[in-house]
Amino acid sequence: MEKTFLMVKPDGVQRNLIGEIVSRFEQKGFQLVGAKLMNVSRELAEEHYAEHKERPFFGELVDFITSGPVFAMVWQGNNVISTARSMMGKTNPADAASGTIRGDFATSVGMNIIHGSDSLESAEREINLWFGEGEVLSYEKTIQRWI
Ligand code: DAT
Ligand code: MG
Repeated sequence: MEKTFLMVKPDGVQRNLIGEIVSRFEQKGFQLVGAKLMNVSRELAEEHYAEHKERPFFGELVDFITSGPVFAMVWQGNNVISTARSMMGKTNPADAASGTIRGDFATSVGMNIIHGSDSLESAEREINLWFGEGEVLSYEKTIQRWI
């Protein structure tokens, strides 16, 4: 079953949006298989955002992600990677449609509430980077056959 890495960023945690965000993915029919509230080291933040190392905003991005606890999650389900990206909305909240997480709760690209893996390769890489063995569970939900 497809899995993705999602993270409520420090702004989302501060703004009490963990429950709202978890609820949206639960209601969609995805299954939560891993989660933890954690502080992020600079090393982990730099590794996570390695693809943006040369971008002018890289330093600010790492400062922001390490500025307070994040809520890191692994979600599972049919097409969860691309569907979660749609539910998040465009990177810049100014372009994100209403009804999406960024469209509903954010106004600036610097603080856009949520991260989500953008491909199968990045999902695998990010799940392995953020979660250790035994932290991603496999369990049955009887409702699953109705989704
Ligand atoms: P996404 O988070 O939608 O995958 P991304 O991978 O292009 O977007 O960028 C990672 C994060 O970097 C993004 O969530 C917010 C920040 N960011 C992207 N472009 C930016 C910009 N032009 N100025 C400031 N921050 C930016
Ligand atoms: Mg990205």
